[in-house]
Amino acid sequence: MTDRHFDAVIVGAGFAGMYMLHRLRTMGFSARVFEAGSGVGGTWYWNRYPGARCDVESMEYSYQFSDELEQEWKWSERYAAQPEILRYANHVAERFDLRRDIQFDTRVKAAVYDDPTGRWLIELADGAKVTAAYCIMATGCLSSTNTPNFKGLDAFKGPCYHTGRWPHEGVDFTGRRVGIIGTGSSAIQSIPIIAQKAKHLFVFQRTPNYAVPARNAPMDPEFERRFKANYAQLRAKAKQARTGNLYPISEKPALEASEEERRLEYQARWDKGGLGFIGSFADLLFDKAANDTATEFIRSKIREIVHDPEVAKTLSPHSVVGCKRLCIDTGYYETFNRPNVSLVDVSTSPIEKITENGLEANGKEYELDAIVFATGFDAMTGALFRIDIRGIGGQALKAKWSAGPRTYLGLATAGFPNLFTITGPGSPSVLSNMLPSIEQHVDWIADCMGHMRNRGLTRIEATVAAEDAWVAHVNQVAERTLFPSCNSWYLGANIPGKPRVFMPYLGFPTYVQKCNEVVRNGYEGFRLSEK
Ligand code: N01
Repeated sequence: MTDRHFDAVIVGAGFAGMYMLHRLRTMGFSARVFEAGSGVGGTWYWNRYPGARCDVESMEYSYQFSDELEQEWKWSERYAAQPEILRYANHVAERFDLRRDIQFDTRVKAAVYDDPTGRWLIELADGAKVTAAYCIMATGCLSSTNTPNFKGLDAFKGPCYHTGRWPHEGVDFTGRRVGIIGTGSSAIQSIPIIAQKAKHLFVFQRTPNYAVPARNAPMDPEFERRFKANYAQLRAKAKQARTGNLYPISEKPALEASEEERRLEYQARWDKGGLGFIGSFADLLFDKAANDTATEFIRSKIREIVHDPEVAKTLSPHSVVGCKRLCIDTGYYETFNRPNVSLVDVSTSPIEKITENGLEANGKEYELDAIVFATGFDAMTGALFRIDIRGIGGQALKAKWSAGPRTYLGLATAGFPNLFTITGPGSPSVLSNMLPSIEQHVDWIADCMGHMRNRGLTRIEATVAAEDAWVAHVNQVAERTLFPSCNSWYLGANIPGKPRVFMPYLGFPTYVQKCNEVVRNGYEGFRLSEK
Protein backbone atom coordinates (compact mmCIF):
# COMPACT_ATOMS: atom_id res chain seq x y z
CA MET A 1 0.00 0.00 0.00
CA THR A 2 1.27 3.47 -0.81
CA ASP A 3 0.34 6.47 1.27
CA ARG A 4 -2.51 7.14 -1.14
CA HIS A 5 -4.22 3.77 -0.84
CA PHE A 6 -5.41 2.35 2.47
CA ASP A 7 -7.40 -0.52 3.82
CA ALA A 8 -9.43 2.05 5.73
CA VAL A 9 -9.90 5.78 5.84
CA ILE A 10 -11.30 7.05 9.11
CA VAL A 11 -12.86 10.49 9.25
CA GLY A 12 -12.38 12.23 12.61
CA ALA A 13 -9.85 11.88 15.43
CA GLY A 14 -12.18 12.05 18.40
CA PHE A 15 -12.53 9.11 20.74
CA ALA A 16 -14.17 7.03 17.97
CA GLY A 17 -11.54 7.67 15.31
CA MET A 18 -8.64 7.19 17.72
CA TYR A 19 -9.77 3.79 18.93
CA MET A 20 -10.75 2.69 15.41
CA LEU A 21 -7.24 3.49 14.23
CA HIS A 22 -5.70 1.62 17.14
CA ARG A 23 -7.82 -1.50 16.57
CA LEU A 24 -7.21 -1.64 12.83
CA ARG A 25 -3.48 -1.10 13.15
CA THR A 26 -3.24 -3.83 15.77
CA MET A 27 -4.89 -6.16 13.26
CA GLY A 28 -2.38 -5.24 10.56
CA PHE A 29 -4.70 -3.09 8.44
CA SER A 30 -3.38 0.11 6.93
CA ALA A 31 -5.45 3.08 8.03
CA ARG A 32 -5.32 6.84 7.79
CA VAL A 33 -7.33 9.28 9.87
CA PHE A 34 -8.27 12.70 8.52
CA GLU A 35 -9.15 15.32 11.11
CA ALA A 36 -10.30 18.90 10.51
CA GLY A 37 -8.89 20.14 13.84
CA SER A 38 -5.24 20.54 14.72
CA GLY A 39 -5.35 17.93 17.46
CA VAL A 40 -7.15 14.85 18.73
CA GLY A 41 -10.19 14.86 21.01
CA GLY A 42 -13.16 15.73 18.76
CA THR A 43 -15.92 17.21 20.93
CA TRP A 44 -13.36 17.95 23.62
CA TYR A 45 -11.06 19.65 21.15
CA TRP A 46 -13.75 22.06 19.94
CA ASN A 47 -15.99 22.68 22.97
CA ARG A 48 -13.72 24.84 25.12
CA TYR A 49 -16.39 27.20 26.41
CA PRO A 50 -16.18 28.27 30.08
CA GLY A 51 -17.43 25.53 32.37
CA ALA A 52 -17.36 22.75 29.73
CA ARG A 53 -17.46 19.51 31.62
CA CYS A 54 -18.71 15.98 30.99
CA ASP A 55 -22.06 14.96 32.48
CA VAL A 56 -20.97 11.33 32.81
CA GLU A 57 -18.76 10.53 35.79
CA SER A 58 -15.07 10.48 34.87
CA MET A 59 -14.45 6.93 36.11
CA GLU A 60 -17.02 5.78 33.53
CA TYR A 61 -16.24 8.23 30.74
CA SER A 62 -13.03 6.59 29.60
CA TYR A 63 -11.79 3.79 27.37
CA GLN A 64 -11.84 0.24 28.67
CA PHE A 65 -9.87 -1.51 25.94
CA SER A 66 -6.60 -1.32 27.86
CA ASP A 67 -6.29 -2.35 31.52
CA GLU A 68 -3.02 -0.47 31.83
CA LEU A 69 -4.57 2.73 30.51
CA GLU A 70 -7.50 2.34 32.89
CA GLN A 71 -5.25 1.87 35.86
CA GLU A 72 -2.64 4.50 35.13
CA TRP A 73 -4.88 7.46 34.31
CA LYS A 74 -5.98 9.55 37.28
CA TRP A 75 -9.08 11.73 37.07
CA SER A 76 -9.00 14.69 39.42
CA GLU A 77 -12.76 15.28 39.79
CA ARG A 78 -16.04 13.40 39.91
CA TYR A 79 -16.91 14.99 36.54
CA ALA A 80 -13.93 15.84 34.39
CA ALA A 81 -13.64 19.30 32.88
CA GLN A 82 -12.87 19.75 29.19
CA PRO A 83 -9.12 20.48 29.60
CA GLU A 84 -8.63 17.25 31.56
CA ILE A 85 -10.55 15.15 29.03
CA LEU A 86 -8.49 16.70 26.25
CA ARG A 87 -5.31 15.84 28.18
CA TYR A 88 -6.60 12.27 28.42
CA ALA A 89 -7.21 12.14 24.65
CA ASN A 90 -3.68 13.42 24.04
CA HIS A 91 -2.28 10.91 26.50
CA VAL A 92 -4.02 8.09 24.61
CA ALA A 93 -2.69 9.41 21.29
CA GLU A 94 0.84 9.37 22.68
CA ARG A 95 0.61 6.11 24.55
CA PHE A 96 -0.56 4.23 21.46
CA ASP A 97 1.50 6.27 19.02
CA LEU A 98 -1.58 7.27 17.05
CA ARG A 99 -0.49 10.60 15.61
CA ARG A 100 1.74 9.11 12.91
CA ASP A 101 -1.40 7.93 11.08
CA ILE A 102 -3.52 11.01 11.65
CA GLN A 103 -3.46 13.89 9.22
CA PHE A 104 -4.62 17.02 11.08
CA ASP A 105 -6.00 20.28 9.66
CA THR A 106 -7.56 18.24 6.90
CA ARG A 107 -11.26 18.30 6.20
CA VAL A 108 -12.73 15.53 4.08
CA LYS A 109 -14.76 17.05 1.28
CA ALA A 110 -16.16 13.99 -0.49
CA ALA A 111 -16.26 10.21 -0.20
CA VAL A 112 -17.44 8.44 -3.34
CA TYR A 113 -17.87 4.72 -3.84
CA ASP A 114 -16.31 3.60 -7.09
CA ASP A 115 -18.37 0.72 -8.51
CA PRO A 116 -15.74 -0.73 -10.88
CA THR A 117 -12.97 -1.01 -8.28
CA GLY A 118 -15.18 -1.40 -5.22
CA ARG A 119 -13.08 1.22 -3.41
CA TRP A 120 -13.90 4.51 -1.77
CA LEU A 121 -12.37 7.62 -3.31
CA ILE A 122 -11.83 10.21 -0.64
CA GLU A 123 -11.30 13.83 -1.60
CA LEU A 124 -9.73 16.22 0.86
CA ALA A 125 -10.41 19.95 1.09
CA ASP A 126 -7.09 20.78 -0.60
CA GLY A 127 -8.07 18.63 -3.60
CA ALA A 128 -5.81 15.67 -2.72
CA LYS A 129 -7.34 12.23 -3.21
CA VAL A 130 -6.82 8.88 -1.51
CA THR A 131 -8.57 5.54 -1.86
CA ALA A 132 -9.66 2.99 0.71
CA ALA A 133 -11.38 -0.39 0.81
CA TYR A 134 -13.44 0.81 3.79
CA CYS A 135 -14.59 4.30 4.70
CA ILE A 136 -15.36 4.77 8.38
CA MET A 137 -17.15 7.86 9.60
CA ALA A 138 -16.06 8.80 13.13
CA THR A 139 -17.49 12.27 12.70
CA GLY A 140 -19.31 12.56 16.04
CA CYS A 141 -22.96 13.10 16.91
CA LEU A 142 -22.72 16.71 18.02
CA SER A 143 -19.98 18.22 15.91
CA SER A 144 -21.68 20.32 13.26
CA THR A 145 -22.54 23.59 14.99
CA ASN A 146 -25.86 25.35 14.49
CA THR A 147 -25.94 29.13 14.26
CA PRO A 148 -29.50 30.27 13.55
CA ASN A 149 -29.81 32.46 10.52
CA PHE A 150 -30.72 35.64 12.42
CA LYS A 151 -31.34 38.76 10.41
CA GLY A 152 -28.30 41.04 10.52
CA LEU A 153 -25.94 38.28 11.67
CA ASP A 154 -22.93 40.10 10.24
CA ALA A 155 -23.98 43.53 11.45
CA PHE A 156 -22.69 43.21 15.02
CA LYS A 157 -19.42 45.06 15.50
CA GLY A 158 -18.31 43.09 18.56
CA PRO A 159 -17.10 39.51 18.70
CA CYS A 160 -19.45 36.53 18.37
CA TYR A 161 -18.61 33.11 19.75
CA HIS A 162 -20.21 29.69 19.39
CA THR A 163 -19.82 27.39 22.39
CA GLY A 164 -18.96 24.52 20.06
CA ARG A 165 -16.11 26.45 18.36
CA TRP A 166 -14.60 28.31 21.29
CA PRO A 167 -11.30 30.18 20.76
CA HIS A 168 -8.35 28.15 22.05
CA GLU A 169 -6.87 31.14 23.83
CA GLY A 170 -10.07 31.62 25.85
CA VAL A 171 -12.17 34.77 26.12
CA ASP A 172 -11.99 37.39 28.83
CA PHE A 173 -15.45 38.80 29.51
CA THR A 174 -14.30 41.09 32.33
CA GLY A 175 -16.28 44.31 32.35
CA ARG A 176 -18.20 43.46 29.16
CA ARG A 177 -21.91 43.35 28.41
CA VAL A 178 -22.51 39.86 27.15
CA GLY A 179 -25.56 38.30 25.52
CA ILE A 180 -25.92 34.54 25.45
CA ILE A 181 -28.51 32.90 23.19
CA GLY A 182 -29.79 29.51 24.29
CA THR A 183 -30.33 27.61 27.52
CA GLY A 184 -29.20 24.06 26.64
CA SER A 185 -26.41 22.13 28.39
CA SER A 186 -23.65 24.34 26.95
CA ALA A 187 -25.35 27.54 28.12
CA ILE A 188 -26.27 26.10 31.50
CA GLN A 189 -22.62 25.24 32.12
CA SER A 190 -21.18 28.50 30.84
CA ILE A 191 -23.69 31.04 32.20
CA PRO A 192 -22.55 30.80 35.87
CA ILE A 193 -18.89 31.26 34.84
CA ILE A 194 -19.46 34.09 32.37
CA ALA A 195 -21.66 35.87 34.93
CA GLN A 196 -18.77 35.98 37.39
CA LYS A 197 -16.73 38.12 34.97
CA ALA A 198 -19.18 40.02 32.80
CA LYS A 199 -20.35 43.51 33.64
CA HIS A 200 -23.80 42.32 32.69
CA LEU A 201 -25.05 39.05 31.23
CA PHE A 202 -28.30 38.89 29.28
CA VAL A 203 -29.61 35.34 28.87
CA PHE A 204 -31.95 35.00 25.89
CA GLN A 205 -34.15 32.01 26.64
CA ARG A 206 -36.57 30.54 24.11
CA THR A 207 -37.37 27.35 26.04
CA PRO A 208 -36.55 26.79 29.70
CA ASN A 209 -34.64 23.63 30.49
CA TYR A 210 -34.46 21.28 33.44
CA ALA A 211 -31.17 21.20 35.30
CA VAL A 212 -30.24 19.16 38.35
CA PRO A 213 -27.09 19.82 40.39
CA ALA A 214 -23.94 17.98 39.31
CA ARG A 215 -22.45 18.02 42.81
CA ASN A 216 -19.04 17.92 41.26
CA ALA A 217 -16.20 17.41 43.73
CA PRO A 218 -12.53 16.43 43.80
CA MET A 219 -12.06 12.69 43.19
CA ASP A 220 -12.31 10.74 46.40
CA PRO A 221 -9.11 8.59 46.48
CA GLU A 222 -10.88 5.74 48.24
CA PHE A 223 -13.70 5.72 45.64
CA GLU A 224 -11.10 5.73 42.87
CA ARG A 225 -9.15 2.88 44.49
CA ARG A 226 -12.25 0.72 44.85
CA PHE A 227 -13.41 1.53 41.34
CA LYS A 228 -10.06 0.63 39.82
CA ALA A 229 -9.89 -2.60 41.82
CA ASN A 230 -13.26 -3.63 40.34
CA TYR A 231 -13.15 -1.95 36.95
CA ALA A 232 -14.05 -5.00 34.88
CA GLN A 233 -17.09 -5.92 37.01
CA LEU A 234 -18.30 -2.31 37.12
CA ARG A 235 -17.96 -1.89 33.37
CA ALA A 236 -19.86 -5.15 32.85
CA LYS A 237 -22.60 -3.99 35.22
CA ALA A 238 -22.95 -0.66 33.41
CA LYS A 239 -23.45 -2.51 30.13
CA GLN A 240 -26.60 -4.09 31.54
CA ALA A 241 -28.21 -0.68 32.02
CA ARG A 242 -30.40 1.07 29.46
CA THR A 243 -27.92 3.95 29.13
CA GLY A 244 -24.70 2.04 29.73
CA ASN A 245 -24.14 4.11 32.88
CA LEU A 246 -23.81 2.94 36.44
CA TYR A 247 -26.38 5.22 38.05
CA PRO A 248 -29.24 3.08 39.35
CA ILE A 249 -32.54 3.03 37.49
CA SER A 250 -35.33 2.12 39.87
CA GLU A 251 -37.68 -0.69 38.92
CA LYS A 252 -40.54 0.95 40.77
CA PRO A 253 -43.02 3.09 38.82
CA ALA A 254 -43.48 6.60 40.24
CA LEU A 255 -47.24 6.17 40.15
CA GLU A 256 -47.04 3.18 42.47
CA ALA A 257 -45.10 5.15 45.07
CA SER A 258 -46.70 7.39 47.66
CA GLU A 259 -46.21 11.13 47.41
CA GLU A 260 -43.82 11.04 50.37
CA GLU A 261 -41.82 8.15 48.88
CA ARG A 262 -41.48 10.08 45.63
CA ARG A 263 -40.38 13.24 47.41
CA LEU A 264 -37.73 11.34 49.36
CA GLU A 265 -36.42 9.59 46.24
CA TYR A 266 -36.25 12.79 44.17
CA GLN A 267 -34.58 14.59 47.07
CA ALA A 268 -32.01 11.79 47.47
CA ARG A 269 -31.18 11.87 43.75
CA TRP A 270 -31.10 15.67 43.77
CA ASP A 271 -28.65 15.56 46.69
CA LYS A 272 -26.49 12.93 45.02
CA GLY A 273 -26.42 14.99 41.82
CA GLY A 274 -26.09 14.04 38.18
CA LEU A 275 -28.04 12.30 35.45
CA GLY A 276 -29.19 9.61 37.88
CA PHE A 277 -32.16 11.85 38.71
CA ILE A 278 -33.91 10.47 35.64
CA GLY A 279 -33.55 6.94 37.05
CA SER A 280 -35.57 7.83 40.18
CA PHE A 281 -38.50 5.77 38.92
CA ALA A 282 -38.97 3.24 36.16
CA ASP A 283 -41.74 5.03 34.29
CA LEU A 284 -40.41 8.60 34.09
CA LEU A 285 -39.60 8.40 30.38
CA PHE A 286 -42.71 6.40 29.52
CA ASP A 287 -45.66 7.87 31.39
CA LYS A 288 -46.57 11.55 31.35
CA ALA A 289 -48.35 11.45 34.71
CA ALA A 290 -45.25 9.88 36.29
CA ASN A 291 -43.03 12.45 34.62
CA ASP A 292 -45.21 15.27 35.96
CA THR A 293 -44.32 14.25 39.52
CA ALA A 294 -40.62 14.73 38.74
CA THR A 295 -41.08 18.03 36.92
CA GLU A 296 -43.09 19.47 39.77
CA PHE A 297 -40.26 18.54 42.14
CA ILE A 298 -37.72 20.38 39.97
CA ARG A 299 -39.98 23.42 39.63
CA SER A 300 -40.30 23.53 43.42
CA LYS A 301 -36.49 23.60 43.63
CA ILE A 302 -36.31 26.45 41.10
CA ARG A 303 -38.85 28.40 43.20
CA GLU A 304 -36.73 27.75 46.30
CA ILE A 305 -33.45 28.81 44.69
CA VAL A 306 -34.46 31.81 42.59
CA HIS A 307 -35.44 34.82 44.68
CA ASP A 308 -37.55 36.70 42.13
CA PRO A 309 -40.80 34.74 41.63
CA GLU A 310 -41.26 36.10 38.09
CA VAL A 311 -37.76 34.99 37.08
CA ALA A 312 -38.34 31.61 38.74
CA LYS A 313 -41.54 31.22 36.76
CA THR A 314 -39.85 32.05 33.47
CA LEU A 315 -37.06 29.58 34.24
CA SER A 316 -39.55 26.81 35.02
CA PRO A 317 -40.16 24.35 32.20
CA HIS A 318 -43.46 22.54 31.80
CA SER A 319 -42.28 20.03 29.22
CA VAL A 320 -41.32 16.42 29.91
CA VAL A 321 -38.11 16.09 31.91
CA GLY A 322 -35.58 13.92 30.08
CA CYS A 323 -37.27 14.55 26.73
CA LYS A 324 -34.41 16.88 25.93
CA ARG A 325 -31.17 15.70 27.46
CA LEU A 326 -31.25 16.50 31.15
CA CYS A 327 -28.76 19.24 32.02
CA ILE A 328 -26.59 19.01 35.07
CA ASP A 329 -25.37 22.24 36.52
CA THR A 330 -23.20 23.99 39.02
CA GLY A 331 -24.95 27.08 40.32
CA TYR A 332 -27.14 27.68 37.25
CA TYR A 333 -30.40 28.75 38.86
CA GLU A 334 -28.49 30.60 41.62
CA THR A 335 -26.85 32.76 38.94
CA PHE A 336 -30.20 34.44 38.27
CA ASN A 337 -30.05 35.96 41.76
CA ARG A 338 -27.03 38.03 40.71
CA PRO A 339 -27.70 41.71 40.04
CA ASN A 340 -25.63 41.55 36.84
CA VAL A 341 -27.73 38.81 35.21
CA SER A 342 -31.00 39.36 33.32
CA LEU A 343 -33.22 36.68 31.88
CA VAL A 344 -34.87 37.70 28.63
CA ASP A 345 -37.82 35.54 27.61
CA VAL A 346 -37.91 35.22 23.82
CA SER A 347 -40.46 32.41 23.76
CA THR A 348 -43.35 34.45 22.46
CA SER A 349 -41.52 37.08 20.44
CA PRO A 350 -38.33 35.70 18.94
CA ILE A 351 -35.02 37.48 18.59
CA GLU A 352 -35.77 39.87 15.77
CA LYS A 353 -32.32 40.73 14.55
CA ILE A 354 -28.69 41.22 15.41
CA THR A 355 -27.75 44.87 15.20
CA GLU A 356 -24.49 46.79 15.07
CA ASN A 357 -24.62 47.28 18.84
CA GLY A 358 -26.32 44.14 20.10
CA LEU A 359 -29.60 42.48 19.38
CA GLU A 360 -33.28 43.23 19.21
CA ALA A 361 -35.85 41.14 20.99
CA ASN A 362 -39.29 41.88 22.41
CA GLY A 363 -39.22 45.17 20.52
CA LYS A 364 -36.20 46.37 22.51
CA GLU A 365 -32.51 46.73 21.64
CA TYR A 366 -30.05 45.12 24.06
CA GLU A 367 -26.64 46.78 23.85
CA LEU A 368 -23.88 44.21 23.99
CA ASP A 369 -20.10 43.99 23.71
CA ALA A 370 -20.08 40.26 22.87
CA ILE A 371 -22.59 37.62 21.78
CA VAL A 372 -22.35 33.93 22.67
CA PHE A 373 -24.29 31.48 20.55
CA ALA A 374 -25.06 28.48 22.73
CA THR A 375 -27.41 27.34 20.01
CA GLY A 376 -26.35 23.73 19.69
CA PHE A 377 -25.71 21.42 16.80
CA ASP A 378 -27.14 19.87 13.67
CA ALA A 379 -26.99 16.57 15.52
CA MET A 380 -26.29 13.05 14.27
CA THR A 381 -26.55 13.72 10.53
CA GLY A 382 -25.08 17.24 10.25
CA ALA A 383 -21.42 16.19 10.20
CA LEU A 384 -22.11 13.42 7.66
CA PHE A 385 -23.98 15.75 5.32
CA ARG A 386 -21.10 18.21 5.29
CA ILE A 387 -19.23 15.55 3.35
CA ASP A 388 -20.45 14.70 -0.15
CA ILE A 389 -20.95 10.97 0.48
CA ARG A 390 -22.01 8.99 -2.57
CA GLY A 391 -22.73 5.29 -2.83
CA ILE A 392 -23.60 2.92 -5.66
CA GLY A 393 -24.53 4.72 -8.88
CA GLY A 394 -23.52 8.09 -7.41
CA GLN A 395 -26.47 8.20 -4.98
CA ALA A 396 -25.93 10.95 -2.41
CA LEU A 397 -26.37 10.01 1.25
CA LYS A 398 -28.12 13.33 1.79
CA ALA A 399 -30.69 12.44 -0.87
CA LYS A 400 -31.18 8.93 0.47
CA TRP A 401 -31.75 10.33 3.96
CA SER A 402 -33.86 13.30 2.87
CA ALA A 403 -36.84 12.07 4.90
CA GLY A 404 -34.63 11.09 7.86
CA PRO A 405 -31.65 8.81 8.38
CA ARG A 406 -32.03 5.18 7.32
CA THR A 407 -29.48 2.75 8.71
CA TYR A 408 -29.07 -0.83 9.71
CA LEU A 409 -28.00 -0.80 13.37
CA GLY A 410 -26.67 2.73 12.98
CA LEU A 411 -23.60 1.08 11.48
CA ALA A 412 -24.32 0.92 7.76
CA THR A 413 -26.80 2.01 5.12
CA ALA A 414 -27.97 0.10 2.04
CA GLY A 415 -26.44 1.27 -1.23
CA PHE A 416 -23.20 2.32 0.45
CA PRO A 417 -21.01 -0.80 0.61
CA ASN A 418 -18.04 -0.82 3.01
CA LEU A 419 -19.14 2.44 4.61
CA PHE A 420 -19.48 2.34 8.39
CA THR A 421 -20.71 4.99 10.79
CA ILE A 422 -19.51 4.89 14.39
CA THR A 423 -22.42 5.76 16.73
CA GLY A 424 -24.53 6.61 13.72
CA PRO A 425 -28.27 7.37 13.81
CA GLY A 426 -30.21 4.27 14.80
CA SER A 427 -27.67 3.26 17.46
CA PRO A 428 -27.75 4.07 21.20
CA SER A 429 -25.05 6.77 20.80
CA VAL A 430 -26.29 9.95 22.53
CA LEU A 431 -28.79 8.05 24.71
CA SER A 432 -25.91 6.07 26.17
CA ASN A 433 -22.51 6.63 27.67
CA MET A 434 -20.62 7.53 24.50
CA LEU A 435 -17.30 5.88 25.31
CA PRO A 436 -18.58 2.30 25.77
CA SER A 437 -20.89 2.79 22.77
CA ILE A 438 -17.95 3.91 20.67
CA GLU A 439 -15.87 0.93 21.75
CA GLN A 440 -18.70 -1.49 21.00
CA HIS A 441 -19.08 -0.08 17.48
CA VAL A 442 -15.37 0.01 16.79
CA ASP A 443 -14.96 -3.58 17.96
CA TRP A 444 -17.90 -4.69 15.82
CA ILE A 445 -16.50 -3.00 12.71
CA ALA A 446 -12.94 -4.25 13.30
CA ASP A 447 -14.15 -7.81 13.91
CA CYS A 448 -16.26 -7.62 10.76
CA MET A 449 -13.27 -6.47 8.70
CA GLY A 450 -11.20 -9.30 10.19
CA HIS A 451 -13.93 -11.80 9.35
CA MET A 452 -14.06 -10.59 5.76
CA ARG A 453 -10.29 -10.70 5.34
CA ASN A 454 -10.12 -14.25 6.72
CA ARG A 455 -12.68 -15.41 4.18
CA GLY A 456 -11.39 -13.50 1.19
CA LEU A 457 -14.47 -11.27 1.14
CA THR A 458 -14.16 -7.67 0.07
CA ARG A 459 -17.64 -6.19 0.01
CA ILE A 460 -20.30 -5.80 2.70
CA GLU A 461 -23.60 -4.00 2.27
CA ALA A 462 -26.72 -3.77 4.44
CA THR A 463 -29.85 -5.08 2.72
CA VAL A 464 -32.83 -2.80 2.20
CA ALA A 465 -35.09 -5.25 4.03
CA ALA A 466 -32.86 -5.33 7.14
CA GLU A 467 -32.57 -1.58 7.09
CA ASP A 468 -36.33 -1.05 6.75
CA ALA A 469 -36.99 -3.41 9.64
CA TRP A 470 -34.40 -1.69 11.82
CA VAL A 471 -35.69 1.82 11.09
CA ALA A 472 -39.22 0.64 11.95
CA HIS A 473 -37.95 -0.92 15.18
CA VAL A 474 -36.06 2.24 16.24
CA ASN A 475 -39.27 4.22 15.71
CA GLN A 476 -41.42 1.71 17.58
CA VAL A 477 -39.10 1.86 20.58
CA ALA A 478 -39.15 5.67 20.54
CA GLU A 479 -42.94 5.76 20.25
CA ARG A 480 -43.28 3.83 23.49
CA THR A 481 -41.46 6.67 25.25
CA LEU A 482 -42.12 10.35 25.87
CA PHE A 483 -39.17 11.37 23.66
CA PRO A 484 -41.30 12.41 20.66
CA SER A 485 -43.19 14.91 22.84
CA CYS A 486 -40.79 17.87 22.65
CA ASN A 487 -38.74 19.75 20.07
CA SER A 488 -35.37 18.19 20.77
CA TRP A 489 -32.27 17.76 18.65
CA TYR A 490 -32.81 13.98 19.05
CA LEU A 491 -35.69 14.58 16.62
CA GLY A 492 -33.85 17.11 14.47
CA ALA A 493 -36.47 19.63 15.61
CA ASN A 494 -33.87 22.33 16.37
CA ILE A 495 -32.91 22.71 12.72
CA PRO A 496 -35.43 24.43 10.43
CA GLY A 497 -36.46 22.10 7.60
CA LYS A 498 -34.87 18.98 9.10
CA PRO A 499 -37.26 15.99 9.02
CA ARG A 500 -38.72 15.19 12.42
CA VAL A 501 -37.41 11.68 13.01
CA PHE A 502 -36.19 10.26 16.31
CA MET A 503 -32.56 9.37 15.56
CA PRO A 504 -30.96 7.47 18.47
CA TYR A 505 -31.93 4.00 19.72
CA LEU A 506 -33.01 3.58 23.32
CA GLY A 507 -31.57 0.52 25.07
CA PHE A 508 -27.87 -0.26 25.13
CA PRO A 509 -28.12 -3.94 26.27
CA THR A 510 -30.79 -4.95 23.72
CA TYR A 511 -28.83 -3.20 21.03
CA VAL A 512 -25.58 -5.00 21.85
CA GLN A 513 -27.46 -8.29 21.94
CA LYS A 514 -28.88 -7.60 18.48
CA CYS A 515 -25.43 -6.70 17.06
CA ASN A 516 -23.96 -9.92 18.48
CA GLU A 517 -26.85 -11.99 17.13
CA VAL A 518 -26.34 -10.51 13.67
CA VAL A 519 -22.73 -11.72 13.76
CA ARG A 520 -23.65 -15.16 15.14
CA ASN A 521 -26.14 -15.54 12.30
CA GLY A 522 -23.44 -14.93 9.70
CA TYR A 523 -23.89 -11.16 9.45
CA GLU A 524 -27.61 -11.45 9.02
CA GLY A 525 -29.07 -8.47 7.18
CA PHE A 526 -25.82 -7.80 5.35
CA ARG A 527 -24.77 -9.08 1.95
CA LEU A 528 -21.11 -10.17 1.97
CA SER A 529 -19.32 -10.98 -1.25
CA GLU A 530 -15.95 -11.34 -2.92
CA LYS A 531 -16.63 -8.40 -5.20
O1 N01 B 1 -27.38 22.75 22.51
P1 N01 B 1 -28.96 22.56 22.70
P2 N01 B 1 -26.19 22.57 23.57
N1 N01 B 1 -33.49 31.63 19.12
O2 N01 B 1 -29.48 22.23 21.33
C1 N01 B 1 -31.57 27.70 21.74
C2 N01 B 1 -24.35 17.78 24.70
N2 N01 B 1 -23.62 18.54 25.69
O3 N01 B 1 -24.92 22.89 22.88
O4 N01 B 1 -34.81 24.79 23.16
C3 N01 B 1 -33.37 31.43 20.43
O5 N01 B 1 -29.27 21.67 23.79
C4 N01 B 1 -32.41 26.49 22.03
O6 N01 B 1 -33.73 26.85 22.31
P3 N01 B 1 -34.93 25.80 22.05
C5 N01 B 1 -25.66 17.35 25.32
O7 N01 B 1 -26.02 16.10 24.81
C6 N01 B 1 -23.22 17.88 26.78
O8 N01 B 1 -26.49 23.28 24.83
O9 N01 B 1 -34.68 25.19 20.69
N3 N01 B 1 -32.82 30.34 20.99
C7 N01 B 1 -31.64 25.89 23.20
O10 N01 B 1 -31.96 26.52 24.40
C8 N01 B 1 -26.57 18.43 24.84
O11 N01 B 1 -27.94 18.10 24.85
C9 N01 B 1 -22.60 18.55 27.77
O12 N01 B 1 -36.15 26.61 22.10
C10 N01 B 1 -32.38 29.40 20.16
C11 N01 B 1 -30.19 26.21 22.83
O13 N01 B 1 -30.22 27.26 21.87
C12 N01 B 1 -26.03 18.71 23.47
O14 N01 B 1 -24.64 18.60 23.60
C13 N01 B 1 -22.39 19.92 27.68
C14 N01 B 1 -32.46 29.52 18.76
C15 N01 B 1 -29.49 25.04 22.20
O15 N01 B 1 -29.43 24.01 23.12
C16 N01 B 1 -26.36 20.05 22.89
O16 N01 B 1 -26.25 21.04 23.92
C17 N01 B 1 -22.80 20.57 26.54
C18 N01 B 1 -33.05 30.69 18.25
N4 N01 B 1 -33.20 30.87 16.93
C19 N01 B 1 -23.43 19.88 25.56
N5 N01 B 1 -31.93 28.41 18.22
C20 N01 B 1 -22.19 17.82 28.95
O17 N01 B 1 -21.60 16.76 28.91
C21 N01 B 1 -31.52 27.63 19.23
N6 N01 B 1 -31.80 28.22 20.40
C22 N01 B 1 -22.58 18.39 30.22
